[in-house]
Amino acid sequence: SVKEQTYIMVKPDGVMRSIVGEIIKRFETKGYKLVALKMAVPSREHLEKHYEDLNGRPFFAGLINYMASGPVVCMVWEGRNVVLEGRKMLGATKPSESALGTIRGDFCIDVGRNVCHGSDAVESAQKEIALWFPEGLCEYEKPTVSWVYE
Ligand code: YYY
Ligand code: MG
Repeated sequence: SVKEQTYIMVKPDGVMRSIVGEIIKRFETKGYKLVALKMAVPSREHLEKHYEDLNGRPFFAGLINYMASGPVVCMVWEGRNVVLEGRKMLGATKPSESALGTIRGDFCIDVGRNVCHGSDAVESAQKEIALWFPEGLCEYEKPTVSWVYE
């Protein structure tokens, strides 16, 4: 469905290192539709909920500290297969395994500073969108839709 949605977030290192525009640009120029965007300084409780599946992993405390260390940029992007394609655009979790040409492959080195988040499945995307955008999304028609989809 062209209405599939994913939650993409620029992490604090991405904000500090001025990669926000670059990340937005890649999703925007690919053809996806931006349906929500905001900046936030999330609480530790909020981040622990976001990463609840990773609670108990050895890197969990460091991950929460890192994610709580500054502002993040929260986005919802919409389009056909955007969850899977968005993950491809981000690249592998470990930047040393991320292909060049991906965001992580091009802009970072360390797994604990991998600049961006993207939902890993349609179901987790729905959960993450509800967690980060309880106020709802911005629905509108894009006149270029027939130039992106056949
Ligand atoms: O979805 P993704 O971000 O690619 O990876 P996850 O396995 O969900 O882990 C979330 C987050 O945790 C990852 O982006 C960096 C951090 N992390 C880590 O610091 N060290 C690891 N060995 C694995 C993950
Ligand atoms: Mg994940």
